[in-house]
Amino acid sequence: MRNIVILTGAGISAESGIETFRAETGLWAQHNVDDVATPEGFVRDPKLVVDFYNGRRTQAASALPNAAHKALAKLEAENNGSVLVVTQNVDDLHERGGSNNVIHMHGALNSALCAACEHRWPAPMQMQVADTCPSCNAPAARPDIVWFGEIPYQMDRIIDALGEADIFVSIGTSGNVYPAAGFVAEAARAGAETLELNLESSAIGSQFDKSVFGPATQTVPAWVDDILAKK
Ligand code: BJW
Ligand code: ZN
Repeated sequence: MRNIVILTGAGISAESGIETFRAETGLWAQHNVDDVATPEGFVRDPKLVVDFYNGRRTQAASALPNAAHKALAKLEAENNGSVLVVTQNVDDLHERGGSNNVIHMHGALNSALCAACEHRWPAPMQMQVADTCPSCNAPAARPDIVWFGEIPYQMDRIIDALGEADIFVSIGTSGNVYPAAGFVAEAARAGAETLELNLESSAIGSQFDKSVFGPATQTVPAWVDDILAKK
């Protein structure tokens, strides 16, 4: 039995055509992060934020899971032990690629959240600032996204899984955003082997036992085949 926890970031969806954040031409080069990814930005200009996520939702809906997403689903189906994907991504490509055990720690584009009562419902493709909550009727709909300064989702479950992990793998994340960037240290403390799969070393690359550099559609299927062969 071996328990595997996988942290994914924008790099795993890059080859599906979804932009990353910190690339030279990425999302943060096109949009001011304080305007579109903070609660204060949402209070200042809710339409700007809702439109930003409407655009992202439309882009994600037309993207397809790639070989890396599919390989992680195969790992979940065939590993002798648990496989948990903790994704920082707000797209649903892991689920559409076949993974079932997925935590969206930074929220999900296909979900809307009521800021008044915390009810959640499926987001329409184009949310409107004036949308009302289907449960309490308050005009308080917001994208169900974890912005800077907000607490990521399901942290208790993630910390428990890291404490039980035999293998921790980080795929396509730059290691700039906490608490996700602290997971490698947490897993190592619990005795897990740690591996980074990325195009290049991340900000926390030196903390991993091993690193493999290359596009996720190549490195992830190769790693999955390798680990399943060691069953
Ligand atoms: C490929 C590839 C290919 C490309 N193949 N690889 C000072 C110190 C420490 C912490 C803080 C601090 N000041 C503030 C904080 C906290 C703050 C934080 O970390 N700030 C930093 C910027 C310093 N964090 C928070 O506020 C978080 N909340 C929090 O800490 O609450 C307190 C708390 C926590 C826990 C318990 C109790 C209390 C919330 C963070 C919310 C992040 N939100 C965003 C936007 C919303 C979601 C969205 O719109 O999609 O989430 S920011 C953005 O960054 C997004 C991403 O999920 C996140 C991570 O980005 P990611 O995925 O790493 O993408 P990139 O673009 O950075 O990197 C892509 C990588 O892929 C690169 O490495 C490429 O090389 C690689 N790649 N193509 C393989 N083909
Ligand atoms: Zn409500």
